Amino acid sequence: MTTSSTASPALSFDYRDEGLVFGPDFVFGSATASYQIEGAFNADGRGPSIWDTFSKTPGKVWNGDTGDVACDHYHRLEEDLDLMQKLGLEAYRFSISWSRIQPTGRGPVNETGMAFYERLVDGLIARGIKPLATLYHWDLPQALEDEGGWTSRDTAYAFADYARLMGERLGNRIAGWITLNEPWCSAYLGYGSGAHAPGRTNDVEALTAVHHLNLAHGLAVKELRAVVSADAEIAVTLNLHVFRPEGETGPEALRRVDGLANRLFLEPMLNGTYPADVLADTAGITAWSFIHDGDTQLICQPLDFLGINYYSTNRVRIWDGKGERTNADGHKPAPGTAWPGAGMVEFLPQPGPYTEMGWNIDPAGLEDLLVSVHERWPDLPLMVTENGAAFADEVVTGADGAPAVHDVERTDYLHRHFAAAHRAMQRGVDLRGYQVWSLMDNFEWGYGYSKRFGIVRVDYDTLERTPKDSALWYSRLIAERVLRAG
Ligand code: GCO
Repeated sequence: MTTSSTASPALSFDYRDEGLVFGPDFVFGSATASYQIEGAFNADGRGPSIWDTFSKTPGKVWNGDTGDVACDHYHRLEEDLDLMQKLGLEAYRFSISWSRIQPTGRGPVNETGMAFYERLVDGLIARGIKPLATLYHWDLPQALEDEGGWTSRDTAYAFADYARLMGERLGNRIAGWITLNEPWCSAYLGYGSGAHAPGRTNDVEALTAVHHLNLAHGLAVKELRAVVSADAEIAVTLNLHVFRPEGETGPEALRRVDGLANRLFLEPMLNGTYPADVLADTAGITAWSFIHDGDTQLICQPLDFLGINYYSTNRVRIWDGKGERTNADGHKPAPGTAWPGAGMVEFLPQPGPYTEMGWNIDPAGLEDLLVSVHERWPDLPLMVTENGAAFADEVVTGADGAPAVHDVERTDYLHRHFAAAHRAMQRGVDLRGYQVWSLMDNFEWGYGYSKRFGIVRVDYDTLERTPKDSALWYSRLIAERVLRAG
């Protein structure tokens, strides 16, 4: 969102306060996604997804890593559920692999695939953990991609059918439904820059995908509302970007990238309109004729909360044409652009410290973001559906002779971001909960297994799970509901 570095009262503050208390209704949990943890890529009738294809295409993923085995969560479900219970999680945000349910993205339910999610959800409920289910975390059935993927309007309708199927089967057991995870990534990294599956690099396709993802969201909310129990909440998760404008041209740069990254999703979903300035900025790329009459009304469905994923911030200005242009937007270098029509915007390196992803650590960005969304949509409850950090963890032998990971940086990162969230609540934000990314180390998309985001360590040779110190810290936070240092 649009916050300026100088205006932020938060920046003078380092977010290490202790003793902050979280109320009894605040939901502490952790998040994962299907392709990143499940493995069992061809078990029990699962069809291939675009990430199976992409990860097996040479040169796309670091080290040739794939999600074939990942954390083998599919086969270690009970152990992982027990671990969540041991940590005291109050919620678990997972995603459903569409091609386990419908191997080609259409047609009847693959019952063995469905049974896995029923076991997962029943196992969570039995342990007193709220299931938060994301319907789409980037793993589109390959068969749908072969028909055009998100550039095809039909994909939005196929998604709505899948949402209805899931609602019919799990609708009385899921506490919160999240239609899409970060459609920004699906559209711009999948079809624009090519850093993510399906790896296409076409500006028109990227903008077409934005609209069809928005439409898919709206249609899915409608289908879910028709079949799920009245107390289930329905939401979407966006990775809203926090841009800090730099210098005289900063505000114009900010307007352009805020339009593409944030307003192209927020405004149709929450206001039922597309931002006119963004349509004008991109008129040279597309006339947006894929927006049909009535679409924006379909996209704008009442939501029970908005999920926000937050990691770091960006600093932008219009490139002055001199010197070397930097493109430090935090995303993996890729053949195309994730910023169609905004090629004049320069992403400047951010001051550190940084995580292992090279992302700057800026808890003020989270506070600013939550407050700015709240100011624009004051009645909309919010939830942090992802926040966390990758660091190069070291495994040592703990006092009891067992392996241990003293990940002080991750604990410190989480501490400061929980403090930022708390400050946002003090400023009036209706923040319902916080899902730490991620429960366990996993397949970090284009970076394969080289980046570890887990609060639980996964040894990829033995698949053994070891709670890191950050998990123990989080466990204590959940139990005491009071923020303390590590
Ligand atoms: C996301 C991603 C996660 C990533 C995490 C770290 O929703 O942003 O979905 O899958 O692993 O963000 O990059």
